[in-house]
Amino acid sequence: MGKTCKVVVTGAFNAGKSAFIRTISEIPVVSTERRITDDLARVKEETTVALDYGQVTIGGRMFHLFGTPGQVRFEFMWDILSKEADALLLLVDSTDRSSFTVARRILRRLRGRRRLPFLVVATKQDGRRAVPPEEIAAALGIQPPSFVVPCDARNKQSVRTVLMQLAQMVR
Ligand SMILES: Nc1nc2c(ncn2[C@@H]2O[C@H](COP(=O)(O)OP(=O)(O)OP(=O)(O)O)[C@@H](O)[C@H]2O)c(=O)[nH]1
Ligand SMILES: [Mg+2]
Repeated sequence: MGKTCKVVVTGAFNAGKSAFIRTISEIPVVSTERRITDDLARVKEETTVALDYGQVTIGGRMFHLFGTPGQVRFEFMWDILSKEADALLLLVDSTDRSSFTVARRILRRLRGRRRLPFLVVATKQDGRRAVPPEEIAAALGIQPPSFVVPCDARNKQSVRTVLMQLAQMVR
């Protein structure tokens, strides 16, 4: 059997986690998106309530991608999904400064004491008033700043590039 890698794809509400996994997965994604019924319905129609699961093989390595919910009320899933993870991707909506504090908290909690390899993925760089990756690194206290990489979660090549970079950080 070839090498496998369990990656947790996490981040605050609307960061692009489900899109990221849907864009790259070679199998039909297992998804748990449900209609939003509260105020957040202004932002979009559906949100992840439990997990997303997808798979992709890149450079001979099979990635198991586990996406978390973003909303804090589903946070009980974060620890369940990050059990025995090999690496972490923290997606951050570059156009939503108000989400940076939550993102920072999620990273601290999921990376835990194990000091998991991680990258911060700055989505929506094409959006209005997008905060550049270096500024996101400063806001989240990420060292070195090169750990924050731009990505369009809707674009296959862009997602692939992130996973290739992550693969180099994992044994
Ligand atoms: N313009 C633009 N839109 C993006 C980009 N990445 C993701 N999106 C869009 O962002 C929206 C939210 O994406 P989702 O994948 O639902 O976000 P999520 O993180 O799974 O959200 P929750 O599960 O609700 O926490 C979707 O409309 C995506 O198409 C990007 O780089 N640029
Ligand atoms: Mg989602």
